[in-house]
Amino acid sequence: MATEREVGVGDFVLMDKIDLDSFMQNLEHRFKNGFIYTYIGEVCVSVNPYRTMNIYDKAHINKYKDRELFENVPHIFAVADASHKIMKQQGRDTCIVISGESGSGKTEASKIIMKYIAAVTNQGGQQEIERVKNILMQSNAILEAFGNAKTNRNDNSSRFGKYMDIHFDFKGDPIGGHINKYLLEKSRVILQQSGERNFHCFYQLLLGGADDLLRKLNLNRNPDSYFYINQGKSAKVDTINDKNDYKTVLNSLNALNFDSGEVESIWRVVAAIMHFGNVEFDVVDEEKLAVKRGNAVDHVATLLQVQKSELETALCERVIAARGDIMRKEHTETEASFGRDAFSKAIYERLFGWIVEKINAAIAIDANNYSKNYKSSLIGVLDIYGFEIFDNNSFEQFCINYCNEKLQQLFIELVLKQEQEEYMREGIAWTNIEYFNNQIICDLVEAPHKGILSIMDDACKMTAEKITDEMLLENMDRTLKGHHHFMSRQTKPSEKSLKHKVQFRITHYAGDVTYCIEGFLDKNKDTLFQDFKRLLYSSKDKNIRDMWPEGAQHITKTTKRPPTTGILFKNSMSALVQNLLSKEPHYVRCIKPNEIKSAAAFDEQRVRHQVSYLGLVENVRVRRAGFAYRQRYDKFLKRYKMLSQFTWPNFRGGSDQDGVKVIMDSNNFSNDVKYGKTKIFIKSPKTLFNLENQRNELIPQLVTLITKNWRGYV
Ligand code: AD9
Ligand code: MG
Repeated sequence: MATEREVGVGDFVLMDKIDLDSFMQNLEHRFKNGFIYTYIGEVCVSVNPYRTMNIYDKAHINKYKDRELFENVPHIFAVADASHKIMKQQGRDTCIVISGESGSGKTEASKIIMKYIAAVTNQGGQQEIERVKNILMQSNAILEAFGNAKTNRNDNSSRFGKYMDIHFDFKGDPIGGHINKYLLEKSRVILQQSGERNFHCFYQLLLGGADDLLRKLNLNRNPDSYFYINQGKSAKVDTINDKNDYKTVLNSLNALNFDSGEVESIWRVVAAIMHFGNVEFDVVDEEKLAVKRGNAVDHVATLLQVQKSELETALCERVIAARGDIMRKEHTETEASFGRDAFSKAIYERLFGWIVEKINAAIAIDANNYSKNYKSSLIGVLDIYGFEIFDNNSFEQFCINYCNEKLQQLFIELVLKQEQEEYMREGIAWTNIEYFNNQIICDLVEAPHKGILSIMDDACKMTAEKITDEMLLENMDRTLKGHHHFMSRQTKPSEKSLKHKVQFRITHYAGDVTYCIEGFLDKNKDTLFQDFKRLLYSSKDKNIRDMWPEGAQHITKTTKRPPTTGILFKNSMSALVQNLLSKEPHYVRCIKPNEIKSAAAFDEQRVRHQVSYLGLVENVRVRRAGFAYRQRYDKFLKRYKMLSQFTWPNFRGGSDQDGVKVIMDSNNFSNDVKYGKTKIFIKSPKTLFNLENQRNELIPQLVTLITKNWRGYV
């Protein structure tokens, strides 16, 4: 197992041979010896260890603090440190983009980064900064309780995208933060695939809530009693302790200043949703629809603090305002069930949004301590839902996978752009490297008029004629015919592997995903009857009322159709990318070693696939582009000055570049280097090893020498 001595090559750029096989050998060799991190230059490749590693303690934090990447064994701490250092020393905004497929370790990585930043800051022990750090750390438990769930790919899968800005003062201490959330997978509130669960908070409440509270909420502790949370038939998960997690969440809510009324409102909404799932409908006399007798609807009304009769009316009929007239229209049973589900999803989504805003209020920069014009620098940490393929893939997977395409595109853009810019800046010739550019897939999804999102948007705007999901697929077929990354059985009836007429397939950068079009239109439109909004605005609970401000609108006031979910998501992705582009990026590329959550298994084929689609080998090639290593003259000189008498013990004059040149010439390395404007570029890794070896041999002698001199001096 892991020893003090590093195994394999710590930076892929320094490998002798650069191809997929060598890459895989090095990655596997290191993983099996406990080295889960390896660099590609400044990019950190991380393989999920699926076990607790003893590499995140105080001693390790100290080891990486204020050090350069190459000085220690590769570690995500070094990336966090580099990001923090640049932000602090140069006052530049930086970001850490964590990507990889579902279950590859992104959320864990983001927590490790936060932990590191918290550990190395506030050396002065200021109270306000300690408070901010505490909130930043504690917010995770809450966000995960309400935004994560067990899926078939990950027991703690993020079902929302999270981008967190941490603001720092000029000393590099955190003074505030802000969380942006992206599209919560709210369909999970009403529906789970076999083997999956609803969001963690439901089970946490049932198993961890005090007897008193559960009595008040009219809940029993058995998750099987509630249709909305029992469909996956896997309420109990070995790796999850809901009871303990409930306590943690409660502590975190307290730490973030949620008052007892707010905490109660949260659990009341969560409980109301569970009861809502058990509400059914009956067709009574003359086909009039009514809520089936039972207690569920009573509980919902009590918990949401609305009138039961009004709740029942909102469930069974809707009010239509046309040219100033108000009419009532009864729902069919299907419409009523649809309305109940849409309502439950919406309540949950609003709750989640409300919680995030409360967290944001708690971590906002304190106006009493910092003026409005205070210029803080920031580090943004992005942890989104990873690329995923399930047995059934719907609109949510489509959005999640599109989001991953965007991030892959950003990676290609930035890594290549940065590299290219560096060579240009330094006046070094640049060789182009071939790689797969996924822009074509981004276009397939987001292009104006011709992209899938646009076709879906057009379909949702057509209200006159009733358009179905199948008709939407036909439209997609017509517009996208012949696209290399799109296929459906309608365009290619011979395509046997697509089972139904309702499926289509996208060849994503990370693999083929077959989506089922059923439900796309509804999810994209995301209709919620106005009646529900007004109902919740009438709640006696102020917190619930606050979640539904638009319920204040008068019935007759016609509202503009809100933008579709797909278009909103596209816009939020575009804003995210612009935001990241404005910062100095650092990358963590996460890899999932196997499908069975095992600490021992390294599934060569699965990893090879990920390495390929992430473009990691191309990344190494681009990074190297003939140069294995580059460094600023001042830093290089500092590290290797002892290799020449010209530069050690006393530097005999000239610029840093002159000093570096003397070292390289006197070691006969002049043919292996190029001198840029501020940096030295070295072609062969062997040159660097040679320098390192010489340095390692010399250091003990130098230490002895220095100690002797020191003794003599004393
Ligand atoms: V998803 O896209 O949100 O579905 P992530 O976020 O990429 O996914 P996550 O961080 O949740 O994956 O990791 C999955 C599981 O792997 C965790 O619950 C841990 O059990 C395990 N894991 C991941 N990284 C580490 C680590 N550095 N040390 C120990 C880890 N265990
Ligand atoms: Mg995650």
